[in-house]
Amino acid sequence: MMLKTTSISLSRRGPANPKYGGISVVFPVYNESFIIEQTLRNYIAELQNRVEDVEFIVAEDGSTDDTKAVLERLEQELPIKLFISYERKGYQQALKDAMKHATKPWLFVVDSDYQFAAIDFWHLEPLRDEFDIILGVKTPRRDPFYRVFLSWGYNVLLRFFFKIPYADMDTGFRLIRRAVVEELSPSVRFMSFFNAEFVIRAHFKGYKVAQVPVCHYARKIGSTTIFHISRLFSICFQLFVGIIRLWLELKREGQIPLKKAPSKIN
Ligand SMILES: Nc1nc2c(ncn2[C@@H]2O[C@H](COP(=O)(O)OP(=O)(O)O)[C@@H](O)[C@H]2O)c(=O)[nH]1
Ligand SMILES: [Mg+2]
Repeated sequence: MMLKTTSISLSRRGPANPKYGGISVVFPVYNESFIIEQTLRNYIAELQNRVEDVEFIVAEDGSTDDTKAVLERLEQELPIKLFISYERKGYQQALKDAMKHATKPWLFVVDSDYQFAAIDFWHLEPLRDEFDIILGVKTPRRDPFYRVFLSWGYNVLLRFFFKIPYADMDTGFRLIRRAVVEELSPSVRFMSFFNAEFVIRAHFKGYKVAQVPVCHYARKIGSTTIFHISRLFSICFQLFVGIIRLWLELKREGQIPLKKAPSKIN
């Protein structure tokens, strides 16, 4: 495992190094009709001419607002590959399905609610030479108090069980080698809302994970759809059970080492 942090000021804004291959930008979308157009336009403007080989994949997932209509209109104009679902498959499954359509060696998976700035991609991109997963750590996080508190508790639990040093495994701004996703995503099944399980599995397989601070902005419109306050209790319970099941599996497979043997005294 390696940990890397950079300063938040940006020294270079593209072009992406072609040596490391093209990038599929993947947007999971659920009920984002008021912001999705701005999000897509900003990422496309930032990346289209600075990444030699890039594609934009939109994974819409059973939205109940106008999102589908907005995306169908944008599809006529913008270079996006649009995948629409009439049922809500859930975040993780929608991502897994979308990634099957990705053709580039790297995936840049970003939330569609524009809480991150497209320009911060350039903090992550240069680390492709050394790392397999590059996480943008929300610095500081601009979310409602209950959401921040919940994530804090969740991360404490993850660090307690798995003894891993990552601060923001569920970030909605991450650059991942596609080969790692293809290898590990079929086994991701215990924490269905988020990405932490993927990062934990990758860590114990020996893949290199970097953390980079990135700006985070308050949601301009709508509210968190994953951690909605009315579903809080059931989500917390499911997450806790997921952590225990993953821990048991990794222990059983010997991926989490048993207690350190006491060092020899001569
Ligand atoms: N495909 C898909 N995307 C979702 C689902 N729920 C949320 N999203 C998207 O996932 C991203 C993060 O969701 P959000 O509710 O903002 O979570 P938060 O920022 O972690 O509180 C946003 O782009 C949402 O549109 C879902 O069920 N399916
Ligand atoms: Mg959000």
